[in-house]
Amino acid sequence: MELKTLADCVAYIIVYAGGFDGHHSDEEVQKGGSILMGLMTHFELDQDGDGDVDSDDAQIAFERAVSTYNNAEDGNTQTKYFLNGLHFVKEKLGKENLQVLATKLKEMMEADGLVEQEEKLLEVVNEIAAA
Ligand SMILES: [Ca+2]
Repeated sequence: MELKTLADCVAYIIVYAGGFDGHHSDEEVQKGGSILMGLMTHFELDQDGDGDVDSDDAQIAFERAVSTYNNAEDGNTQTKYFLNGLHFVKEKLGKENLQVLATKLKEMMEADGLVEQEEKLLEVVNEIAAA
């Protein structure tokens, strides 16, 4: 578990959601990167403390997210981190922003046209955002 910052948590949510159907397509990876970058720029999430938010900062977040995902004991642990991440984002950014993130996740998942399994995941995100 290496998620340290809000950006790390968002990156993890994107990684988890993108891989939920069992694979990451190139479109999903690309879309996920642009979602993270947009959010980090908007909220000025400078990860390496050099005073600007650029792709280096997103890279740090993605590395921690992927490493956390790959090193998790099992699928339940991966899911637990995902849910914790969602609650953390809601706490820090508010429910409206979590709803915005949910909409963007949906777009990402639709990028490869495989959404059936992922709809359940989106329901969870929306439930947390609406609670
Ligand atoms: Ca920076």
